[in-house]
Amino acid sequence: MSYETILTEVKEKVGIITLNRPQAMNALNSDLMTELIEALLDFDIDEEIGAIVITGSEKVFAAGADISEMAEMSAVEMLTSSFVELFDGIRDIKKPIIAAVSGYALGGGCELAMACDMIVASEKAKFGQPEVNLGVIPGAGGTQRLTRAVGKALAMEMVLNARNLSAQEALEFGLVNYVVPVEEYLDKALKLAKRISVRAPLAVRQAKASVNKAYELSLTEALAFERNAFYFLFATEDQKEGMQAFTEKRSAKWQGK
Ligand code: DAK
Repeated sequence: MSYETILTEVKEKVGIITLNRPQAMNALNSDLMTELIEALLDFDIDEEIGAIVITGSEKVFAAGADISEMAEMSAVEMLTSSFVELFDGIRDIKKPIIAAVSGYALGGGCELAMACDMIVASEKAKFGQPEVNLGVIPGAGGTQRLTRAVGKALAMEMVLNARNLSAQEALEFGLVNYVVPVEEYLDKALKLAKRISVRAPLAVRQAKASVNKAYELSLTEALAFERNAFYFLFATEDQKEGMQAFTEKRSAKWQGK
């Protein structure tokens, strides 16, 4: 599949999506969002792929939604635009998604990184929700996912006062998994994705769904979800293989069955 605003590639069971609108700081216009979701859905159903990495360039992950596209829109046009439905489509992806972030991850760009399951940052990454400078607020999860990740005090400062976080601060506050030199961030994300992609696919899928429930359900409901996901895995061949391989002291061969 060829795209205009992103590049896609598959490397050793990892699907890689590179945001590619350098002239506009990878601003997330509707074409890019449409292509991003199409590529994610393609990778999600591809049995040869076990994990996905979304990245940008060293200078910019994404500088937010496309301001020139939004500037003249009415409230009704915003409400009925496909942008946020496309954005929410990321939640339907069953395979793990890692954001490999260098440079600016601002506004919708920060929200995109946070909609992924893990973030690997380069030392040059900057995370922020500067929408207040444009007379609006984050509208694709920035007030919610950021608050859950870094806590109320810092989220308030970032959203109300457009404070950006350096990569190191993002690490300290639990927004990202790793910070590495700029020459290494993509490799680090790919290695992490590759390690996950060779694990039991059904277990990884259930694990992702279950961790996500921690943000959405009460503890009682989430524990029930986890328990059922756990029981389900005992109906898979991979569970039998995994436990047999352990007792036979050999590596398991996963089939995703
Ligand atoms: N949109 C469109 N163009 C952008 C852009 C953006 N977000 N960010 C940068 N560009 C363009 C610039 O206009 C410039 O274009 P030319 O003038 O060369 O034609 C080019 O990219 C290079 O940018 P700069 O000249 O500004 O480059 P600098 O290195 O000086 O600065 C910067 C880089 C990233 C600090 C700066 O460009 C910047 O502050 N960009 C804007 C960041 C921002 O405010 N982001 C938040 C956008 S609002 C929704 C839910 C959510 C959203 C939308 C809808 N619904 C519920 C429907 C999300 C909204 C947002 O994300």
